[in-house]
Amino acid sequence: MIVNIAAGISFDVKRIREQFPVLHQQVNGHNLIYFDNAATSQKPRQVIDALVDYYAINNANIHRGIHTLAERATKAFEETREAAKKFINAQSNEEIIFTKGVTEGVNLVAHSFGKAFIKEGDEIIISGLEHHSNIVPWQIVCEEKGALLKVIAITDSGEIDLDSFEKLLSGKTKMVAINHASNSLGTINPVKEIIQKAHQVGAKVLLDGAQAAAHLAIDVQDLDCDFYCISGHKMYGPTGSGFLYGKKELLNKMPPYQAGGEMIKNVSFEKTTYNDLPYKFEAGTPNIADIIALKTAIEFIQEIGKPTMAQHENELLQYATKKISALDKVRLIGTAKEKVSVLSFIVEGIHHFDIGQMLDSYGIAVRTGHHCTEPLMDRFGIEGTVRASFAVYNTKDEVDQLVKGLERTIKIMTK
Ligand code: 7TS
Repeated sequence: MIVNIAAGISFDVKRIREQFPVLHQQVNGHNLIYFDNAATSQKPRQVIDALVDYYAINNANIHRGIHTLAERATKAFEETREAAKKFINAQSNEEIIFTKGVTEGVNLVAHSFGKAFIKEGDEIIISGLEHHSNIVPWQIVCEEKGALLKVIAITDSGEIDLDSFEKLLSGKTKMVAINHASNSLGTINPVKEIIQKAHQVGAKVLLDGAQAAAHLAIDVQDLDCDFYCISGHKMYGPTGSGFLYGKKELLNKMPPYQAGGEMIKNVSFEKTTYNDLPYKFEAGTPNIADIIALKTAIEFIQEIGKPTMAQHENELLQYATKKISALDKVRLIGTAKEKVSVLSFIVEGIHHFDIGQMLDSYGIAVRTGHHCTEPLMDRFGIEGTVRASFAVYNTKDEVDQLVKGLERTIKIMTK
């Protein structure tokens, strides 16, 4: 039993698990244990119901019809924007741009900020911890503009080397783009310090919040970041939903990312004028159902409370770290002091794919491979890891099953 003291309510994991239909099934003859939450989290019944209700009752395109269904759909869609604004404490709804997720958010900023503000000889800084989706868009901008991409070094424990960062910073730095938490290692980055230092040289900062949104408190005004990207599907919401926060003054100075319906005010063959924020960046019919259901996911998180969730997940992380690091031939990758609930490891003499396959045969879902962070794997001289990542519905008993599964796998495969 965990008590959410702040909210004055209590909950237990069993009751939370009851809200997730997918968890109640057998996989390969075993109860499913889902430890691939960093890739995507499962969805509670109320999020699935919100999707079904939209299609069954309210389906209409938004912002264009005056009929009842269009008004209902538009209202629900805009209510998510309000919920998203509050979720990250943005100043206004105009600063919330709906996207498919972090990938689209980073690409939008790289493209539009790049077009407006990056020129030849400028520098963009990322870190060695980044997901490919926070590397490649910047490489493209650098190639197009003749700018230079610089990379912050990572320490042996998988943390950002702040000395290395400070050495890279200069008046040429226009953008610092880093993740709030690492998907491969779980490292929580000292983003506030990074933002302050970047701002001192006049650079803007984009945070990739893919792995932070479901675990860490996010207050964009307190952080003072310039952009913040979120994927809904990693925080109990639908795939195809997400949002980008951007400071209004910057978004106003950036050109549209995509062109089409919704993002315009007036179109003629001679001249087109663009819509106001946030619509300027929302061309075409969005993922209406997914974004409406994202509000339900936000409410799910808020009802339990992020600190309570984080406390539970952190207990699982500590427990799993202790048990798994004690196993024969196991080496943990990523031992930062501050971590979200991601545990990456390799086992000497056994390929990570083989471990993943064996665990799957026991009904345990983990991710294996480079986790879309190939440069980070190179940094540690490995091809990939086995990664277990925990969510609010996971239990200590499930961790015990993982440990047992690993013991069996190591025994069989190193015979
Ligand atoms: N940034 C980080 C830190 C991520 O973890 C991911 C997805 C992305 C960006 C891209 O997010 P998307 O929603 O646009 O795809 N990470 C993973 C992962 O670790 N395993 O599968 C997807």
